[in-house]
Amino acid sequence: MDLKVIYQNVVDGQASEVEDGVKAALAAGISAQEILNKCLIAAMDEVGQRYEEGDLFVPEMLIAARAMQAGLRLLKPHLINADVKAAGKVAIGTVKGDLHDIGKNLVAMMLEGAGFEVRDLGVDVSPASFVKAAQEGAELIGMSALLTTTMSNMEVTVQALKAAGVRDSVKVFIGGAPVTQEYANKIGADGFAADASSATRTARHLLGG
Ligand code: B1M
Repeated sequence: MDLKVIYQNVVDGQASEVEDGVKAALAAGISAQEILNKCLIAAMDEVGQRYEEGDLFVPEMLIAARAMQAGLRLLKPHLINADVKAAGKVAIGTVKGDLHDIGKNLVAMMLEGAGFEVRDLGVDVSPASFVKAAQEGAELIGMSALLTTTMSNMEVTVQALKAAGVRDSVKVFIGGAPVTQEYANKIGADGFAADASSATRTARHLLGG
């Protein structure tokens, strides 16, 4: 089973070939985590790099993202452990102005796998929608941003939670390619995670688990 074929099909945006490859890899006993890291995530890194170099453009990036999501859908049941008990209520979304959702979806999936009850608020989520989720019982607010221009909406959301009087009733954690621990400290978030698996550790830690 050649994992490079799946990788290349993600780069080329061939969604049904990606599905066939992922199915075959799972049937051959390769772990979902390995397929995710070596094929799907690695391929999107190449796409991002080639976009930066002017070798690929937005439509190709979008088609590659769709191919990756097709593979992710098949991996999801293998990444989720149905037997774990509820670890807390999380509301997660990509901040206002930002439409990138692959990383956020992956974090949501891993949190579900770790037993959290996850409410996915989607993309382009306004500060008011995060506030509403906190008022409706979320214990943890997760924000994702992939653009340096939208990161500042994380800070705006933290301020909105304060203004609505719910900041102290939730923990806030953030992530996404341009986001750092320093930035989390600066805006007064409670936690930061660099990737989906450390996001579950951060979430557990923040809820005292
Ligand atoms: Co966009 N894009 N994009 N894009 N895109 C980037 C982010 C970019 C770095 C590409 C580049 O220039 N190299 C660049 C941002 C530059 C910057 O701000 N510094 C960029 C740009 C410029 C843009 C547009 C402005 C392009 C344009 O229109 N001119 C535009 C913006 C649209 C908008 O949002 N308003 C745009 C559009 C798009 C598409 C729609 C075509 C598509 C998104 C499709 C989708 O998401 N459904 C897209 C894609 C696919 C990318 C790249 C290639 C891949 C992103 C991705 O999915 N990575 C990206 C380049 C790159 O990152 N390599 C790029 C895979 C994913 C698993 O990783 O999202 O980093 P990531 O998530 C990780 C961690 O960051 C972390 O865990 C995840 C799993 O390990 N994480 C969290 C994420 N969220 C977290 C939350 C947490 C904790 C951890 O706690 C809550």
